[in-house]
Amino acid sequence: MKVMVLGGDGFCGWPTSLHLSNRGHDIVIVDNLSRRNIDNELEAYSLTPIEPMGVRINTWEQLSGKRIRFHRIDIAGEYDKLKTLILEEKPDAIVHFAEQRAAPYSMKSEYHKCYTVNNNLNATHNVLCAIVATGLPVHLVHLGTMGVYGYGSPDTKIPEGYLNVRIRKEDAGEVEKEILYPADPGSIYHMTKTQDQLFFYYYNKNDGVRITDLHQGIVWGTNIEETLQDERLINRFDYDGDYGTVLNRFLMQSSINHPLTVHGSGGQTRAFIHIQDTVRCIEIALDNPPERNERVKIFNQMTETHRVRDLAQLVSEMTGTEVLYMNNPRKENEENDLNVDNKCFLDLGLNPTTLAQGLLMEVRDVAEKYAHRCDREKIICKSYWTREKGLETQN
Ligand code: NAD
Ligand code: USQ
Repeated sequence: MKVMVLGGDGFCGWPTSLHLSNRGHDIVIVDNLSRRNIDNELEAYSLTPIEPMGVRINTWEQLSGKRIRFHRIDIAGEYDKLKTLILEEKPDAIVHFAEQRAAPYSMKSEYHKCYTVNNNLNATHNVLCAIVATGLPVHLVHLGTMGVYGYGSPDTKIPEGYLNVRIRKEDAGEVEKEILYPADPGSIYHMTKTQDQLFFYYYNKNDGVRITDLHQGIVWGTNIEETLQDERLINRFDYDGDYGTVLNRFLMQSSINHPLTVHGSGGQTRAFIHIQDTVRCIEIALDNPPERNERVKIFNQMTETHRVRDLAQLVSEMTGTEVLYMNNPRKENEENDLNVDNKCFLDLGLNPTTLAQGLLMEVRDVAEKYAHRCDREKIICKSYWTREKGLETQN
C-alpha cells in the first residue's frame, strides 16, 4: 500500500516509516522539520545524533534497496502544496503524526500556546479538508493521546473512545446515547488533541472520511529493529525538560548520575507503550481500516500503566540513582488511578512489550553511550502551568 507519513522525521514517525517500508509499503514522508528548529530554539538537542533527512533516506536505500521519498511541507500553513501532493501521490493511507507534541512546550509562554493551537488544529483540519477535496478514498490514521480522557477516575475503566450514557427525558424515562468520552485535557497540547477528535467526528459524519484515531500513551524506548541497522538511522532521544518523557528521562538521568526528577508526590499514573509496539500498532491500524460508512475507529494504543514514583523506584533500584521529589511545575492531580481498555489492539494480534529489565537497560545503554552530548542545564523542566507554579518553584 502507498502510505504518506506526515511528521515522518519525528520520534514516532521515523521508525514507523522504516518499519512500513521494510514491510514492503511505498512510503512518502512529509515534514516541515519544525521539530529540528525547536531543538535550535530550546538549545536542547536529541541525545542521539540524528542525521539530516537526506542522509537518513540514502542510508535506508543503500541498506534495504527501498526508496522513501521526502517532501518538506508545512501541513498547517501550506494547504495547496499538501492537497497537490495528495492528488499526485494518491496514497491509500495517510498516517498523521505532524503536530507539536510536548505538553510543557505548549505551556511555556503565550507564544508557545498560540503556536501549538495554530499548528495542531490547522494541520489536522488541512489534512481532512484536502482528503475531501481530492475525492480520494484515503484512510487517515491519526496519533492522538490518552490525555484526551483526563487520567481516570476510581472504579471505572476508560473505554476506547466512546461512552454509552442515559439522558433523563423532560417528561419521563430515559434515552440512551453513545457519545465521545468527555474530554478533559491537562495542557494546551492535550487540548488540541481533544479538538482534533471533533474534526474527525464531523468529517466522518459529513463526508464519510475513513478515520482511525489512536489514543496513545507515553512512548518509551528509542530504537526498533530497522533503526538499529546503521547508526545513521538512529532515532531521536529527547531528555530535556520540555520534550523528554518521564521513563526515558529517568533512564537517561540514571546514566549520568543525575537525581531522578519526580514531579510532586509521583502519584500520577500514566499509560505507556514501547516504541516497537507503536510501529506495530500503526501497521495493524493500516491493515484494518474502517468500512466506508463506519464511524471513527478509536483504539487505545497503550500496553500498561505505571505510577511515576514506582518507575523512579524501579530505575533507582536497578542503577543506584537517588530519587528527587520536586515541586510539580504542572497543574495536575498528584494521585490518580488509571484503568484502560485496550482490547481492540489485543484482539487484532498485538503482543504487548511490557517493562522488562532488559529493555530498560537497552535504553540506558543508549543514554550512556551518548551521555557526553547531554546538557545538564536542560534537564529540569522550567515550563510552568500557571504563574503561581512558577513562583512556588523559584521560592
Ligand atoms: P515529534 O515532535 O518527534 O514528531 C512530530 C513531527 O511532526 C516532527 O518531525 C515535526 O517536524 C513534524 N511536524 C510538526 N508540525 C508540522 C507541520 N505543521 N507540518 C509538517 N510537519 C510537522 O513527536 P512524536 O513523539 O513523534 O509524536 C508524534 C505524534 O504522536 C504526535 O502527534 C503526538 O501527539 C503523538 N504522541 C506521541 C507520544 C510520545 O510519547 N512521543 C505519545 C502519545 C502520542
Ligand atoms: N513527570 C515527572 N518527572 C519528569 C517528567 C514528567 O514526574 O521528569 C511526570 C509529569 O508531571 C506527568 C507524567 O510524568 O505527570 C508524564 O509526563 P510526560 O512528560 O512523560 O508525558 P506527557 O506530558 O503526558 O506527554 C507525553 C507525550 C505526549 C503524549 C502523552 C501521552 O509528550 O505527546 O500525548 O505523553 S499521555 O501521557 O498518555 O497523555
